[in-house]
Amino acid sequence: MARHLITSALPYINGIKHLGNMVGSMLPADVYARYLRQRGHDVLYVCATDEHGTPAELAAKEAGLPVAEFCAQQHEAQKAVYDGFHLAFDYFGRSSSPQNVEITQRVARSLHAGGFIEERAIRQVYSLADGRFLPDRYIVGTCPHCGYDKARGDQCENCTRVLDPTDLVDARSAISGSSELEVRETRHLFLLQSKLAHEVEAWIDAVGGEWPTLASSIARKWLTEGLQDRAITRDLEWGVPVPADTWPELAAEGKVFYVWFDAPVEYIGATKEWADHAPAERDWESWWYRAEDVRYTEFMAKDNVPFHTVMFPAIQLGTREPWKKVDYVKAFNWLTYYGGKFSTSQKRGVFTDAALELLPADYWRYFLMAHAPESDDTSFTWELFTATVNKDLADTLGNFVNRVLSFSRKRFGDEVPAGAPAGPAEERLGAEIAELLTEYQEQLDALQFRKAAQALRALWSAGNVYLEEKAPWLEIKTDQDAAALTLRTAMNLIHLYAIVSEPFIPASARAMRDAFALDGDTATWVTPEQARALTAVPAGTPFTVPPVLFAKISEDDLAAYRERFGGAEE
Ligand code: B3M
Ligand code: ZN
Repeated sequence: MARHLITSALPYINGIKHLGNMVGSMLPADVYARYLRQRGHDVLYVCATDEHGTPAELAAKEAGLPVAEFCAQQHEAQKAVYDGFHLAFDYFGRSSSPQNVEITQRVARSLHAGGFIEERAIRQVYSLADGRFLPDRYIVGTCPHCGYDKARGDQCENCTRVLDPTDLVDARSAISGSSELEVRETRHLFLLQSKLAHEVEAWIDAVGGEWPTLASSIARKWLTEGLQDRAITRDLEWGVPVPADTWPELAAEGKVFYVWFDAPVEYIGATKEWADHAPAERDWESWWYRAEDVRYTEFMAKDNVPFHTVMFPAIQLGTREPWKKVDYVKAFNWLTYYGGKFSTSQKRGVFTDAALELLPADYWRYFLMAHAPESDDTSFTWELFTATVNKDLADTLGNFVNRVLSFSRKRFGDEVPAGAPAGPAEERLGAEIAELLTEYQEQLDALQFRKAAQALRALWSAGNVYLEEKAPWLEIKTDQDAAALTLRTAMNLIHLYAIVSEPFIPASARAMRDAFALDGDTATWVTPEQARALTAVPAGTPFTVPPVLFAKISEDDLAAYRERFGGAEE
């Protein structure tokens, strides 16, 4: 039994996320964590809401709420959605937790002790009306390039040019609207990444070889561009405070750490939050501190790779403490919406809460993994979603389950029929299932989610081919025992599908497994050799027929979805 630590990129606190945010982080992490748990490994899967930084403060202001209250509300709202998607975190924490404050400050002190943090003077915009320095994002004005009048001090959303606050025309505070701004000197902490570049490079050389190319290529690109020293404090009301015991002046000015300094540390923070709920049984340090026996896998979209493969490891290395660094970085491309970017701010695409209003989580879980943006961006279209749901889920799996159980109950009653002993057809089927299951396991072990979904679909299809070949509805006319054998074998397939499909479609898998009244039944994985026999569900086992697992999406449904969310013609 191995120990697997799994984290997925922390969703920003502001706003319910769209499907594109989940497909490259929390969902594949959940599929992998479920699979490893079923294989009997010791798994800890943690995530959290990323609550600091300008997005949180500005969104709270827009909502007219104190930021702490805003974050608490948003955390619960997001958590409810992820529960709806059956994301089985061991813990879903908050980067504003006391645990994260404590560990972030501890990390900063260690970096300081090692000489990897330095105070530097910089010139920054000060707002007289607000009585504070303004982060670049808090300054709005007219873009000198395109004339857009809501450009921000760091970037113009309209022409996407990177800006300096002093470039803006008619610059004003995003907080008070005041244009009484002046540039003043202030002091910030800098992480001396340049001093850690060689160690980061040596570490990537040692572990990056097995990463998917998407992750290793981005990491190397950032390294070759040269690791610059980076400001890691901000003038914000909301964030992890700079500890006064180490930097009294900056603490007195209310400086907080940059969100990307404390957010990755929240992976550790969330583990301590988890442990603090049951300190007698849970040891957070065994997962993060001198954790040589732990394999750590991270899930994220490609834009988060640099922070996870360069900045966070640099921070960990710079502390000179044995923090567990990532072993495998599973990075994803993007899910687009008809080729365009999903966008929380521009409300473009399907949002996770709306998705659950339309259809059960398993429809989305399966579709998103079967089309995971692994080797390239994937375009979500209602047409592709409908085709996948109707063919793979409704026709191939759902229909198989329903027709086998309904026909058997009708002709043999509500217990698994005995019938003839297994013959050559069942032996061939067993061998095929063992082979397909081996492929499925290999793809999951390799974190290849599209290929794993393909292998799972092939397992489902094998059952349909067997059923069509044997045709118990014809066999029963001349040989009851043969028909019973076929149905008993098909029911064993249903139970096998229930176990091995759980990582992708947990609710439907559970419904399939619960159809059989098997004493001591669990979701413990079935190895290919165990699967070959197809006898886990013995004759005489009572069973029920679950409601139809997947309702097909009709043409009208499809038209309504396109109407509501926009389609290709956008
Ligand atoms: N909150 C997600 C994003 O960039 C960011 C991930 C943090 S993981 C430590 O959208
Ligand atoms: Zn512009």
